[in-house]
Amino acid sequence: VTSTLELGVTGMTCANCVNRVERALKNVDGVLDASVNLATERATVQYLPSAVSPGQLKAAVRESGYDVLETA
Ligand code: 9UX
Repeated sequence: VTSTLELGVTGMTCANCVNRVERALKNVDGVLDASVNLATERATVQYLPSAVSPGQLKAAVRESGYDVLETA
């Protein structure tokens, strides 16, 4: 079973920021794919809910140095 999570991510100002967030998410066990859109400030994450929780995904983004919007 795969789930999709959409997160608002703020604080990204260049393409390297996008890469950092994508890499942080993809490095989490249970994440199948992650893509980040700089213009919309949104991350889309495909993940296995049996392996990782939305809270852990948010934490991974925060640990990479960016802010996650709780509204997402
Ligand atoms: Mo670009 Mo983002 O130089 O923290 S990597 S601004």
